[in-house]
Amino acid sequence: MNPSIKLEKETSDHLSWNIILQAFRFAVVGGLGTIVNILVLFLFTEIFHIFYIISEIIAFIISSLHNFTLNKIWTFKEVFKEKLMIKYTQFISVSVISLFVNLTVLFMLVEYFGFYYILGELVAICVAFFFNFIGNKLWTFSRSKELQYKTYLKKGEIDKNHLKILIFIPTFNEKNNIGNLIDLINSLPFEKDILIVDDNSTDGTLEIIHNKQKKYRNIKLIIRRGEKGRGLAGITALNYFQKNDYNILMELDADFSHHPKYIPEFLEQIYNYDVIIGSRLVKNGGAIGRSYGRYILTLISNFIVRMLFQTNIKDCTSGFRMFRKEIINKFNLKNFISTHYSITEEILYACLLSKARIKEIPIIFYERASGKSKLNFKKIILTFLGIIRIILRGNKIIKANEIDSIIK
Ligand SMILES: Nc1nc2c(ncn2[C@@H]2O[C@H](COP(=O)(O)OP(=O)(O)OP(=O)(O)O)[C@@H](O)[C@H]2O)c(=O)[nH]1
Ligand SMILES: [Mg+2]
Repeated sequence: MNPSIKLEKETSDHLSWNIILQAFRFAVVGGLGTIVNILVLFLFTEIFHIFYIISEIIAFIISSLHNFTLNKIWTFKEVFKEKLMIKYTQFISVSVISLFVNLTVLFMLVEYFGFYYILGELVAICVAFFFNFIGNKLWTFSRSKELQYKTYLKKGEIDKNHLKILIFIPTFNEKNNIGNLIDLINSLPFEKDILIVDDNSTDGTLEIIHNKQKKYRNIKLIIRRGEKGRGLAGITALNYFQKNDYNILMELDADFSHHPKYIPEFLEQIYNYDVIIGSRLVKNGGAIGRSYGRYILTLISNFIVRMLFQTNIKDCTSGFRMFRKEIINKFNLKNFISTHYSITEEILYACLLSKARIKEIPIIFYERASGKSKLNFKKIILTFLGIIRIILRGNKIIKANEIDSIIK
């Protein structure tokens, strides 16, 4: 089986799990709502001596408002473009129709199938619950595409009316991965542009990207024809990000080692931090399919970088990251020196010098889905030498005016 098909299936598993979780929350909210209803009914009838039918109307309004609010902020975590009153009316309409479904099913089971009425009601509640949940999920709490990504970014200094995400992917000979990766990223429910920086691949990668550009309008392609290098491609992307109107940058490899299913989790965190690192080395993180050799290399290089950079960050060599524009704008890209893989550490060092608020979130790193690694012994040595040079050059990689403000 094509590994990327397997990975797409995992994304859909992730989605089904999400729906089960939502249904569970919806049921919890419904249960709490019933308790609220009974308490309010009791309070108004027994304490305020209001006629019980009037009390029940008040209790129904309060408990439905309770259910609506909790379902909005907890079950579906939704933000609306429409007025709240319209959404609340939709919610009530679905509830009333569900009640009708409940009564109909109960009536049919008891009258036509001879069910004992309590058993009939249990079945009817399940049917009505299903109807209620699906109706609210697909109608009341359905997402308008424009708003989908803003859900993840409702707090913080980022201007949510002006949110533009750039997803950067370096490629060199990734023909079996890049097409599936683009499709998968574009299936994520938020707006984004994809920037591919390719070093003039010779295996047909470029043709695949050109075809995808015909299908999607959000794919930017820069083909580098000079000196090749993962680092140079990274600096090209940082330059592009600084010069264009984006405020969030995500970087990930083309080979499915960094699975796009995690991107929404990065987005959830970025409004509290400046940099989010997808980490293999924190609790619940890890790697699947890697050789012991590569895993030990990851551990050793992280140990060295952590000591040299004097940081507690666990996965300093992860290239699966998200950044805010404010941080990238502090970088003096002209002084970046990494032509190859040390770009990952150079960017991290620039973030540390910029006093960025950095958060690691757990990810599972998958062995590349298809194609050959571009890392070799020579590049490993160059990366270590690059890291030493980066330390020796110090804060040259930060703009002079930013250094003043950081020291202050
Ligand atoms: N533009 C460009 N991209 C590169 C270059 N070298 C590697 N890449 C890309 O950088 C990403 C990481 O490279 P990989 O070869 O996967 O390196 P790795 O992840 O350390 O090693 P493996 O996962 O074992 O293959 C992939 O998306 C590559 O296509 C390069 O010289 N230029
Ligand atoms: Mg890789």
